[in-house]
Amino acid sequence: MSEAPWPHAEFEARLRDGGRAYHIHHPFNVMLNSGKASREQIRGWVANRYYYQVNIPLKDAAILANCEERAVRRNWVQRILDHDGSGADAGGIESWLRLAEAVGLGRAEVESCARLLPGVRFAVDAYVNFARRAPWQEGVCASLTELFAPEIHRQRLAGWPEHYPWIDRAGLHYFQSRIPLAHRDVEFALALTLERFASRGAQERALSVLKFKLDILWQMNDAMALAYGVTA
Ligand code: AHQ
Repeated sequence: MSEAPWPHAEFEARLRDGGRAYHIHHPFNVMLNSGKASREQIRGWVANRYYYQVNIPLKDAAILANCEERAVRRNWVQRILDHDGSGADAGGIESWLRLAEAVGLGRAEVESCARLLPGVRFAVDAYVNFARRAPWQEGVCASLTELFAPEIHRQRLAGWPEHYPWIDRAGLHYFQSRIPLAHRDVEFALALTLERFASRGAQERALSVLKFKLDILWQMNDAMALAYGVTA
């Protein structure tokens, strides 16, 4: 006899409990947000995170391609525009390149991915390939690491100007822009996850998918810590 599904409140609490493994707690990120990072560690982080940023639209396009529900696509397509830009909005990838310039990197160097670490590449590629292969609902669920994203962006905005006065504050625009977008993204993705992962087995699968994505973010930090060191 299969176990009864968790009530939505308990299912959501278990998803939110995943925050304990969020990369805000990784030693490399703690170093970045506590002001202990060197210019080279910050440049390495920005250059490698660029590969994650430019792959988010590919990931989201893969989810769209797998999704047969127009109402879901109408919502999800906005995520591509958020990063690639549309009309007068240059988009998040452009903001990330402005962050790169603000930390002393060249646009062309970052776009070339010359600094891309193998562990970052493989973690990001695993995320995109997961979205291509998995049911679209699992791709939606995997985005729920953004439950925890507003806090990491708020930490950067609160600390970097004081910790790293050499970074032009205009370069931090991306972090500011993501806070309302993360809240908007999560509102849709959480409601859909709670609704569509209905059986207990499906709910357990959702927790496993979220852990997979948490591991992707953690692994990116592992690779950067190994390459650039972690200053405690
Ligand atoms: O800038 C980030 C972003 O656009 C996204 C999209 C979302 C997804 O679809 O998986 N996740 C995500 C994240 C972004 N920034 C990360 C950070 O630490 O700056 C956090 C990351 C996430 O929490 O998944």
